[in-house]
Amino acid sequence: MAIDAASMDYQCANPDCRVAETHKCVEGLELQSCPHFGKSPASDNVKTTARPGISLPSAELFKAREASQILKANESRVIAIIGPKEAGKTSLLASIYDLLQEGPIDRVHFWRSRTLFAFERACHDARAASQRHEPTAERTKVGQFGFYHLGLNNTSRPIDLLIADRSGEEYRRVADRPSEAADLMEVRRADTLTVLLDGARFLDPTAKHNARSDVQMILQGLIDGGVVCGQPLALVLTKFDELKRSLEVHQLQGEFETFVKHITRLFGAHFTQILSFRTAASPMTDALPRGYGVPELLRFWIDARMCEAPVALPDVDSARAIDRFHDIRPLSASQA
Ligand SMILES: Nc1nc2c(ncn2[C@@H]2O[C@H](COP(=O)(O)OP(=O)(O)OP(=O)(O)O)[C@@H](O)[C@H]2O)c(=O)[nH]1
Ligand SMILES: [Mg+2]
Repeated sequence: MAIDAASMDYQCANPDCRVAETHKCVEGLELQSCPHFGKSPASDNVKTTARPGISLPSAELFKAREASQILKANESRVIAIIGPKEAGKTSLLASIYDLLQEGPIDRVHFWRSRTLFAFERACHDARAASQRHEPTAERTKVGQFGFYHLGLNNTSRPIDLLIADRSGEEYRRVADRPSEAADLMEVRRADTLTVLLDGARFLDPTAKHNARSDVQMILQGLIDGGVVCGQPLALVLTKFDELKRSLEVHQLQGEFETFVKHITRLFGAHFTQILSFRTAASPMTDALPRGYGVPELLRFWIDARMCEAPVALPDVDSARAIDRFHDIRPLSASQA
């Protein structure tokens, strides 16, 4: 059943839900499937986390209900980092926590985290892997899904980030079976989507072809599965240190930007914005510093917002850098 947004009464009996503000179910359900949606906060006796006794936080990854507590309390952003296995998802989020230990990133200060153990473990693995030639970072296991919590002070304004981590196999599966996208609650709930393209696979022609096709098919699966709802999209070329060592670095960068344009032409109408980034979250060489490109991505996560309508993106075919930043341009009624 299609939802008529204009006539919808965005309220929910679950006091943790911000549907009035975000138009999304805090539990990641379709609005019409949520038993509490449409009811006034006082009308339903929703069980939240109230339990007898004192419970101490585990500081491990958040599940959906713990994440919803954070969403209710403060200004917050839900971030989905998506990509095939070993694209660098966990290393990327670990590098942000790590960089913040050394000081503010672009005037953003560390404030708090309620998933400290989880962050420390991810950082330990990423630090151990960095500057080594043998990959040693721990793979995220299938089914090991959760949110990392990162409280930030963004130019004196507190903001909570909930950064989802999931195994690459589960995202890749959606490419073949879009119906399974319904299980990816973090994608539906996300304020921004970040899709990773493995830079190390760019060095070999066959691997490069497969890396690009993995990303395109995952995006297609997410769209066909109905979990993309107009979020801004970041396309990230990871492990940029590997490309930096190549004599063909400029050509490879150009190929990445061509791929971004290709994705924009194919799927632009499903996102409010598509931007490209290059990162070296956990470099294996000293070609680039640890966390290269990560501050720009953090700024995107904090500032990029969804707008009311999806946008049509220009069919750009220009080498000028400015044209690669596809600005918001709402669909006209005839296009919608
Ligand atoms: N050269 C280089 N290697 C990196 C970088 N970031 C991550 N890696 C390596 O890439 C491998 C995969 O990184 P992960 O962060 O575990 O990738 P993932 O996407 O979380 O993988 P799954 O959990 O299996 O889905 C590890 O061996 C990392 O050490 C980087 O910036 N440069
Ligand atoms: Mg991982």
